[in-house]
Amino acid sequence: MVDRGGRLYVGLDSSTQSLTAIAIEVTGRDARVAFEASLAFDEAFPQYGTDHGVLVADSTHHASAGVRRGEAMSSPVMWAEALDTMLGRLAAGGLDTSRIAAISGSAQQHGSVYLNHDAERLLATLDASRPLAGQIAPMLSRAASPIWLDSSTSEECRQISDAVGGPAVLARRTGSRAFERFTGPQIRKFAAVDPAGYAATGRIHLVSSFLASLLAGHHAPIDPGDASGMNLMDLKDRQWWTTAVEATASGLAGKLPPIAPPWTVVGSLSPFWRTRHALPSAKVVAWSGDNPCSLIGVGLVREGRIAVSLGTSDTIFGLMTEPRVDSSGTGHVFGSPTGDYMGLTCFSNGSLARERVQDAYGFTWTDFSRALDITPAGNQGRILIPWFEPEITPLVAEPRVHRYRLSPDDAAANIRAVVEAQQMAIAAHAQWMAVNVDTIHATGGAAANREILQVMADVFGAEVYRSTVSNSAALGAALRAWHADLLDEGSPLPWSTITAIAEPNPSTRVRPDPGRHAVYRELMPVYEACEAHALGRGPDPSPALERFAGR
Ligand code: XUL
Repeated sequence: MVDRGGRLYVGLDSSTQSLTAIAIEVTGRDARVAFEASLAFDEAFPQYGTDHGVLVADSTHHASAGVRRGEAMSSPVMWAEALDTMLGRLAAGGLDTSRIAAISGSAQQHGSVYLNHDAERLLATLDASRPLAGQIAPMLSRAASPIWLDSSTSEECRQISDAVGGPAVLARRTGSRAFERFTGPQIRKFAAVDPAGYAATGRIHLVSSFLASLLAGHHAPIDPGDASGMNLMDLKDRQWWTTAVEATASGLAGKLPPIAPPWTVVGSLSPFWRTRHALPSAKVVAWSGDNPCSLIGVGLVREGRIAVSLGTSDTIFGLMTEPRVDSSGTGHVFGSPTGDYMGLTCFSNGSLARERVQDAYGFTWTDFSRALDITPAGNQGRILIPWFEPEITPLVAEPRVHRYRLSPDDAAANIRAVVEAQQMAIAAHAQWMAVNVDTIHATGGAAANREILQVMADVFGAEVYRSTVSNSAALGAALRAWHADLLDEGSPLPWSTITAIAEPNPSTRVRPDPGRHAVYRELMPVYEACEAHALGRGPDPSPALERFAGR
């Protein structure tokens, strides 16, 4: 067998606020992180005037970018400059870069980059003696790129849904109903608002395929993981769905890149990178979205394992072998880098809700944990619905907190109530994935709190591990590069071997308690009835909560 010792694989993650790079060194079947660096856009490239990576509406600075209220844009030139700077750093980072075998990437999903008809020629003839940033503007037919924080396309969402036969049809075919941030509605708006700009557009890339194109020196394809964030791809056959493409904008079919499997080697690093940073002719593997890449980066390569990320927002995601979709219209199905699917549901009231309740009682995190310790599972039938901010799952436009049999004066019960409500909501709204969850990888800031993880384990009846991977999307991209390189050589390794580096430490395991899990199984339908009541869709379930009192 060929000795694979010492090969390097690079994963880049172009997120909303930063560009991160990870290089892993692979010896046999073992991988270790050999390089890790991040560039925060606002700090590293202040000349673009971004705020947390975004060109903001109503700022005089951005009048020139034409950003209006509800719109969120960023700069493809800035992303390119970050790529150039980062690969320069990687080259100067003490690694033997001649051992880089393949490079792949991850990018914020949904954002789009509009290239003109000259782009193909310009991509192939980048001048290595000049920085990349100055060579991007001549390829663009639109200066700024709309990104996932944009909420300005409600009208386009309605029009596209109507044209394809309604939201349920769109969700069934593409994995999601129409969402403002999804690329299809964004393209439709651009075509209507700037027909000349749209006509001058030869190719519409996602952030992921744009950056892959810069590396390869020619137009790269889009992978199914990121294409499924566009409301344009047929989930089952992983090709553009003609009905949606035609409903979105005229002539769009000719402007979309092809869709190719996530492990496609799209080319090799172009002469620009080889001359400019003395990098080798490494394979460039198709980029994907950050959520599909994180699936790999936290090691979710079989059905039954899910991740719950407890951050600013709370998110649950996991691999699905079948493209099941959420009939309630809040969840998403994306392609998985393994060739399967992934389900994802996001809740906006995450850390914010936990902190609101904590602050209301002047509690430290130690007090917070103690409150969970001294209160019983099921909270004696006391429920809090924590919609402190507008919620996306379920859809709640007017924020309001609801309490059932719960006095605001009982600090400990309110702490338990917010944690139980969040975990029951996550479990209830992930039922559409129909995944029999046996293992949960918990990530995000609040995953450091073992008492919260105990509630999670008890609600799901599953073992919870704390995942310590910090840059999961960049790591996932590096692991994808490794997987694709071996596959390309005809000697693939199973995904479980590729992702061994992402296995959580067994010492972080939190086991479910069967008695407490039984309480939550009984309480869950009543919790769902509380949500329905709070949404004005059902009777007050307080009487059903009585039976949990005194337990
Ligand atoms: C997913 C989404 C975000 C972006 C952030 O639908 O909008 O997670 O991918 O980078």
